[in-house]
Amino acid sequence: MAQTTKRADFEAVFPKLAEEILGHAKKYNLPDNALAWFEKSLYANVPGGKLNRGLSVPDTGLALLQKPLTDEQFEQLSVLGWLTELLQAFFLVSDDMMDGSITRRGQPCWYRQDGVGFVAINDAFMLESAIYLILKQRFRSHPAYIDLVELFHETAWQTELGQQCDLITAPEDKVDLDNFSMEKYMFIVTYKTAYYSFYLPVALALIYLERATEENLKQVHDILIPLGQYFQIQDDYLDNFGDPAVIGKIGTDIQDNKCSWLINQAIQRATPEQRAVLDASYGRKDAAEEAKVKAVFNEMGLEKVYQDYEEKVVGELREKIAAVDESKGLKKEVLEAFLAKIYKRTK
Ligand code: GPP
Ligand code: MG
Ligand code: MG
Ligand code: MG
Repeated sequence: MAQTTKRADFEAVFPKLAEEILGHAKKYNLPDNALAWFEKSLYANVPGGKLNRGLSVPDTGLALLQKPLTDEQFEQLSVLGWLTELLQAFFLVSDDMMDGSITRRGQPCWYRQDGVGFVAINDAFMLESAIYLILKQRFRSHPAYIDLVELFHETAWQTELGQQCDLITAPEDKVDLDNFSMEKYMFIVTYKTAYYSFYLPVALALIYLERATEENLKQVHDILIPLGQYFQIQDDYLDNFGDPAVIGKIGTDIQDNKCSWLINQAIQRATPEQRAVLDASYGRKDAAEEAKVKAVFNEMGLEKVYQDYEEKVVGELREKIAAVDESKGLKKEVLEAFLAKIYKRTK
């Protein structure tokens, strides 16, 4: 990409936005201790990640216009970027409770921080509500205001569909590996991750700049959804093979009985003996059982299976991007930059 957004410039927008969000709470005479709690939740859960999703919004804007953004365009695209990070914060606070996770971004998950507990459920709701407060405040008079609102609503809905399927395919009290399949897996990852992580930021930039058409939205959809599937497959791979000190979270997929990419690959390759170990040890809340599953994954060489998959899928994605018709408004470089950001990622 000719030009990309400076992380520090993007980060500088957040405190202003947080002030605006807190201003909405103040209007309702929220007591001081409640206001301080909300502020703490905002700062603990929204900034501090990789910011890939948020930065994608101004980056897409830059690539679409092929010239520097005006101050107003930069500000508004960055605000939309932060709204994608607010949506992500809402999901992560909730997801960590549902998955019983321990750490996130190198810190204890929000619900595990001192005195938080189940209050985190309401904190998550407030992070989501903040999206619509800011959309109204900042974009009420934008010609495509309703498209922006509807896109956030639809994206949340899609993510919830994926999350529901993720959760009910992973019952805590009944492990049955026959319930897993690659078809179910692809549904889960498409909805729980690909839409909000990849399609949303690009669609927001197209809509804000009034460049969105049915045709170019479909064009980016058809590349960004497979890219998002690949991203979640990486997440599943890193859950087991990544370094917790680098990814900032401790893997839970085996103990959580998740229909993950690795277990689906393992099922396809297992000898009867290996299958017996997986049946007996997968999805058990016990580190010793988890270790037995990890040993089978290693025995099968799943790390190499993943690396081969990665090369293959990245080759296919590059071909798809090369075939993009740029006359519809979207430059190949935006898509290539997204792919380059995640290829062989370790966090
Ligand atoms: C990633 O799954 C998906 C989400 C974080 C979406 C959650 C959706 C909700 C509606 C709450 P994951 O559990 O593999 O992510 P991680 O590995 O980061 O915990
Ligand atoms: Mg999780
Ligand atoms: Mg999850
Ligand atoms: Mg995961």
